[in-house]
Amino acid sequence: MTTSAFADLNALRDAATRELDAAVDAAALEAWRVAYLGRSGKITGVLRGIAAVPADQRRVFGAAANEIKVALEQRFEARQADLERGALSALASDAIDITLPGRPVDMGRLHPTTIVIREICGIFQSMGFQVVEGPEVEWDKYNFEALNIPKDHPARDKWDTIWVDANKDVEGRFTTLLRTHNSPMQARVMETNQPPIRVVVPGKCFRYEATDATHESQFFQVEGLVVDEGVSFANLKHTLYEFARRLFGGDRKVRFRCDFFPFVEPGVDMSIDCFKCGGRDPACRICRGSGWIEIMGAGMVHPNVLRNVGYDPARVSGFAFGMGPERIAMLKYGIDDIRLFYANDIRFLRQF
Ligand code: YSA
Repeated sequence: MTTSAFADLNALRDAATRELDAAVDAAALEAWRVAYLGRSGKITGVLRGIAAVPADQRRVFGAAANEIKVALEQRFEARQADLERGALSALASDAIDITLPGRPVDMGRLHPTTIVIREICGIFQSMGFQVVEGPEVEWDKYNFEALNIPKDHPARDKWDTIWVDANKDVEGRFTTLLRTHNSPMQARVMETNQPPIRVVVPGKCFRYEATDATHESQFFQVEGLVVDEGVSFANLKHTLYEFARRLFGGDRKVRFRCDFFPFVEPGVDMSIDCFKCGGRDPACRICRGSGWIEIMGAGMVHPNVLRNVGYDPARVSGFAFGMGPERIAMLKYGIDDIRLFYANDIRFLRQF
């Protein structure tokens, strides 16, 4: 027995040592302890079996087995301490230093068009207007017909239209389009509401046209509509004058000139005096030396438009207007090319 019993004991010690050194975490270490030193562990088993060793060798074998047990216990404790130290230093290297200064968050900004639209709507809201929005994909019926622009009417040429080929009428003509202006919301609002009406409509519109420094194929408009009994051209002038004064400053002069839009009678365009050069600089980039800057189209709502939505033009009247916020932003901030609004150049956008 003896030679092979001693050999087995040494093999057990070597296996236990190898496995202990390979244990890399607390769970593996505990599994090792149970397997070798636990109550049913292999070393404990050897010690329990000493009684079966021949009496003359029992003392030597017992001493050897006990020595191995003590050596393994010490090695176990050292390994445990090593692993704990390793875990602590890993924790320390992952720790967050709360005394370090934070990384600055890059703040988002409002787009200049949004800033101006909010300013325009805010001014009208303070005068009792409601803000409403409508669809960008529109029916021909609202974009043109309800606005006194029948099919094949030459006035349609004023609005270069992007048609949507989803729907056609019986004659094969497209009936849906990307709205070319925000005026279709006049008809939609009147169709579903009774006077008094006082609304402004911000939103995007689209035209099939070549872009240049002052023209985009997609741009915003803010439309306005007032309908009630006894609304007159004097109300239009006062409201728009007050708007221009609040947006551009108290000493602005305003000019109205005749213009034609099929959905108003009479129709006007409204200009403000040039706040850049006051008309004194023939090379002025803003007014081109004319002294006036056109900011919107407007007029008294045409009786046909009122009839089309079931209103009685003998009882109610109204005025409407439509302006381009990008063009107004260009004036306010001295921007000389409308294409900058859609170029997504962060150097441009950071300035607002
Ligand atoms: C007129 C009378 C009313 O009673 C009501 C509304 C109107 C406005 C009309 N619906 C209209 O669209 N007129 S408009 O063609 O002259 O455009 C109005 C404004 O939109 C312009 O003054 C301009 O500021 C802007 N705009 C027009 N085409 C543009 C543009 N902005 C950028 N790019 C374009 N291509």
